Amino acid sequence: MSEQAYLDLVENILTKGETRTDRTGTGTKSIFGYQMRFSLKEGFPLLTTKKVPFSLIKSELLWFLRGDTNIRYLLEHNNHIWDEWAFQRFVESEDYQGPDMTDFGRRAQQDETFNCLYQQEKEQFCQRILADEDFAQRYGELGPVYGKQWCSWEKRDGSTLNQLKNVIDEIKRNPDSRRLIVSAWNPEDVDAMALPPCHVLFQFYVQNGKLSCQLYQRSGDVFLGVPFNIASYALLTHLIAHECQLEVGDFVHTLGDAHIYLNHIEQMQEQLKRTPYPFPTLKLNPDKASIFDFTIDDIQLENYQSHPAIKGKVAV
Ligand code: DHF
Ligand code: TMP
Repeated sequence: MSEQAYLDLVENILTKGETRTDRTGTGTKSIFGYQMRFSLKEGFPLLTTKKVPFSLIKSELLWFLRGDTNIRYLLEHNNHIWDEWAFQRFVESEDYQGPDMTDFGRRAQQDETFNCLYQQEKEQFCQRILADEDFAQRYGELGPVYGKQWCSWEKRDGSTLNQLKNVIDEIKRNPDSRRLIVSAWNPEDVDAMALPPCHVLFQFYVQNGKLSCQLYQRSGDVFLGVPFNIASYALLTHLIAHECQLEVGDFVHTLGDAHIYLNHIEQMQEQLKRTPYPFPTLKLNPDKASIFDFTIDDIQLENYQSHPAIKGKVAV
């Protein structure tokens, strides 16, 4: 059962990882350089040792494919995984008039009274993004993040190119190619992003009619982010295979700094005690051809059986 690849990573960090300080002030246990492989034919790799909300993974990936970088679409789909990073830009702006939110990520973890105040402010912020289009345009933006780099990378001459569309065309035309690459890491744009890309670059490989994908992730939050990242790239690989009339091969996940935040250690130990169920199966609407035409309901999971969710705070 290939969920073991993830559980082995967790075990590895807990036993061999070194404690490090980090940008968020939370502290992690971390290792550098690790690779997992998931055979997509053997089931869809959505973890079963805790419940992972697939609806959020779908709406985030469709958001990338729209070339969208504004959280408004996510909020419209009840997806709050990017709220903190838009909120951060708002509270640092001149337009913000509310209570002092300096360093809110760290303070919310240490001070429950402040946490309540912060949750209220963030909730109001989300309501305003949904209700007020001008406000959304200004403060829902995360900058030139994944959607922009994947679908409208800006060229020297001011025009844009769709890396993802080009790579799909190339997979169809020239499946032997060793240049089937999409990069989200645009050094010129990194400073303008709310968070520099964590999933930085991916490559496709076609052999015996099967499409494989390898991701290089520079930084992986193994408890919260990585389960999403595995499922998201597995879904992307399925969608592209579907459009190119290929079967699915492997998803290879290569990590740079693979870490467990110190406030997730108990959760991870709890998760390690659980026995995985078989992976679920993915069903795509056969009537849709282009990956850019897929909607939420065209993507369905069957037979997802999991242990209960495990809560943990995200480090901002
Ligand atoms: N920062 C950090 N520190 N870790 C991350 O994983 C991360 N991920 C980002 C942006 N910044 C990040 C985008 N992806 C969650 C999952 C993925 C994600 C952001 C957040 C998360 O909180 N997942 C919860 C469920 C959230 C919900 O139900 O709304 C989980 O338990 O999986
Ligand atoms: P960093 O920019 O300092 O590396 O912080 C980013 C944090 O977010 C880090 O813990 C990794 C995590 N992360 C993921 O694991 N997956 C993701 O998709 C994203 C966006 C972030």
